[in-house]
Amino acid sequence: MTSEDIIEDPLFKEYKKTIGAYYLMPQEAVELSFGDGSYKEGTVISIVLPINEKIRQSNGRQTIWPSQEWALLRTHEVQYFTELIDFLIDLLQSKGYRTMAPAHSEWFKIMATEPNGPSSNWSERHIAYAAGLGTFSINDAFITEKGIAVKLLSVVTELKLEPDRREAKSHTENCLLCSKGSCGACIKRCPVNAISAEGHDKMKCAQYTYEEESKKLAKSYEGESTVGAGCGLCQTHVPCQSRNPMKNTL
Ligand code: B12
Ligand code: SF4
Ligand code: SF4
Repeated sequence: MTSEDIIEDPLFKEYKKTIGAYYLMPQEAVELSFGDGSYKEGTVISIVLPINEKIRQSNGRQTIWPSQEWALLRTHEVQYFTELIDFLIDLLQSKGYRTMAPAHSEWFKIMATEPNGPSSNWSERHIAYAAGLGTFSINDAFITEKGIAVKLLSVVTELKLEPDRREAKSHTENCLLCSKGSCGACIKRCPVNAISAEGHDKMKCAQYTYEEESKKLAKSYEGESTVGAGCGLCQTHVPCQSRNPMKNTL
């Protein structure tokens, strides 16, 4: 599932205010990679990759640590993402449109911000939101029409495309708790109480998903210990796992 959004969209400027001055607008991302004045016009393409059903189901059966399948996705995703991104970049460049992937650039950074915890200078979820592909949720994660158990990528290209329309009335519309005050299934699923009706504690979550115990688990699953095993219990065995729960369709 892909969508596009024009670079001139005022929401990108708003992100600089709501996230912080370190957060990059698409023009800035292009110029960091290709030099001052290199940006002329273009589009940001946001891509939603639903996680395979078998991986979703296996993690849905877990109550404390992620399943082997979920953890191995974490181990191999960098390679999968890089191959897909390279394919897209080559395709668009072969047609004459300069293209780059901000989150895969050498200048991409994740900063430790106070008091909110880790924050990056390019956010795939904010790009997907700008492109009208879904909304955030009580646990921070992004709920698309294909659910919350998804991975997100994006590229910035000189190709000018008609943007998709954003229809959400709020940035958390697809979450049952945020919109209707019901559900809260992800709160109960989180093994370290990192989610509450007030939101998501990124520090607690980061500690659990990527630190020492998680690294050991990844190793025991024959995965890559340095990247950890992840967790995603809040994204599986929940009403929003594979669909937008605010819609009746399955
Ligand atoms: C740093 C990071 C983390 C950190 C911090 C998470 C966080 N909330 O930022 C930690 C280590 C905790 C983490 C954990 C996980 N992560 Co992570 N992570 C990232 C990374 C690298 C950067 C995210 C970031 O800093 N964004 C910038 C900050 C500012 O965004 P934010 O804090 O979420 O934004 C909030 C505010 O801006 C707020 N907001 C307030 N006002 C307004 C107004 C408007 C209009 C809008 C739009 C928003 C808004 O909305 C947001 C939610 O509260 C991204 C990859 C990327 N480059 O984007 C992956 C990413 C977000 N992670 C992902 C995944 C899958 C996970 C895990 C499931 C781990 C795993 N693999 O098992 C868990 C899930 C935790 C959770 N419930 O979200 C996916 C997201 C999937 C999804 N459906 O959302 C991403 C996009 C990776 C990918 N390429 O697919 N992650
Ligand atoms: S499980 Fe329920 S409360 Fe949690 S994000 Fe999904 S819809 Fe919202
Ligand atoms: S990824 Fe795991 S630790 Fe983080 S909020 Fe979700 S359930 Fe909790």
